[in-house]
Amino acid sequence: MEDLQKLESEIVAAITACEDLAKLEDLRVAEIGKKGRVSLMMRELGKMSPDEKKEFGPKFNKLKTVLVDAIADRKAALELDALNARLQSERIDITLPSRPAPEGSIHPITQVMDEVTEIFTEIGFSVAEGPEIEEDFYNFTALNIPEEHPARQMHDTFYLPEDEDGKRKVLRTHTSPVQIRTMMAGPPPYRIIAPGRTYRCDSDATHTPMFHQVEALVIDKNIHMGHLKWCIEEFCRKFFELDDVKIRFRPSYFPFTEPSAEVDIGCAFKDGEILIGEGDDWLEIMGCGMVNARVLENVNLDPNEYQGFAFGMGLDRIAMLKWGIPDLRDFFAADLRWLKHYGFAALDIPSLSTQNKTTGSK
Ligand code: 2U9
Repeated sequence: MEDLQKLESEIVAAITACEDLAKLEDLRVAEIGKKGRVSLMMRELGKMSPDEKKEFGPKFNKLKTVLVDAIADRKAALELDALNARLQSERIDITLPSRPAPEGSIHPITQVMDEVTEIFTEIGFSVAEGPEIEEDFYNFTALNIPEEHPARQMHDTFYLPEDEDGKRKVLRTHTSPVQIRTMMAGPPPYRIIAPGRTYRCDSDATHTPMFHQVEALVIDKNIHMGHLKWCIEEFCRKFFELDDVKIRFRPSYFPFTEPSAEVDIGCAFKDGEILIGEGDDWLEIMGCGMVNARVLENVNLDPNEYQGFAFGMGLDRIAMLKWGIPDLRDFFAADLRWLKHYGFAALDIPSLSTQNKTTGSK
C-alpha cells in the first residue's frame, strides 16, 4: 500500500517535471500504456485472491485515474504553453500599415505629361513618338528652316559628330520632326500630339539644355483657326481646371506656321505668385499657327486640299505654372526633399479623371 502511494507520488512528480509533449507521451506509454509499468502491475490482480482483489483493485484503479488525470492536465498545460509561444513568435502588429510604406514619387514633369496626354486623347488625338537623335531634314529642312536660315541659330542646336556620309545628326530642338515623320508615313487626316524630350544649348534660370515639349498637329480638309482656338481653350480649361479662361492670341512668327501666334492666358501676379484665371495680367503659355503651306508641300500634301494647325508648349513651364514651382533647375537636381515635396503618389491619376472626385496629392 505504501509502495503504491510512493509510486503514485514518483510518477506524478515525473509528469509535472515533464517539459515537452513528446517526453510526456513516452512517460504515458511507459507507465500506463498497454505494456506500461502500472498496467503490468494491474495484471497481477488476476493472480490474487478475491480478498486481495477487493483490497487492491480500487487502489490500482485510483492510481490509474490519478495518473491519467495528471497526464491530461500536464498535456493541456504544455499545449497551452506551445500555443502561447507560437502566438508570440507570429505576433502581428496591426497598427503597422497594411503594405510597406510607399517610397518614391512621380516627377511633376511625368505627371504633367500624363495629364496633357489624357486631355488630348479624350478629344480625339493620338500620341506619336520619334527619335531624340534626329536628322537635319526632319528637325529643320522639312519644317521650312533651310540651311543659313536665321532660325537655325535661334535653336542653339547640339550637333553630333559627322557620320560616314558627312551628315551631322542633331539632338532634336523641338518635337516637330515627329509630326513630319508621321505625315510622311501615311495619308491624312492627322490628329496627333508629340510629347517628349527636346534639347537646346542654353542654360540659365529659365532654360535647361534638356527640356520637355508637347506639340499638336491637326491636318484635314477645311481646318481653320476656329478649330485651333477651340482646342487651345478646351485644353486650358481642363488643364488649369477652370470653367472660364481668358485667352489672347498675339501675332508672332514661326517658320513652320503661317499665320503664327503666341497664346497668353489671363492671370494675376500677386505677391510674387501667379494666379491663373484671375486678374488682368497676361502670361505666355504656348505658340501656335496654321501649318505653313511650304511644310505641307515638303511632305507631298497639296495645301489647296489639306490645311491644318499646330501648337507647341514647354511642359516644364506649364508644370511650374500649375503647381507654383519657382525654379526650373530644381526639376533636374535629383534632390530627394524636392521630389518628396513636389512629387505625386504613384496611383495619382491625371487631373481630368480626378475632377470633382478627389483633390489629388497636392
Ligand atoms: C509641324 C508644323 C508645325 C509647332 C509649333 C510652336 C508654335 C511653339 C514653342 C513653345 C514653347 C516651343 O517649347 S517651346 O520653346 N513652340 O511656339 N510650335 S507652332 O508647329 C508645327 C510643328 C510641326 C509639322
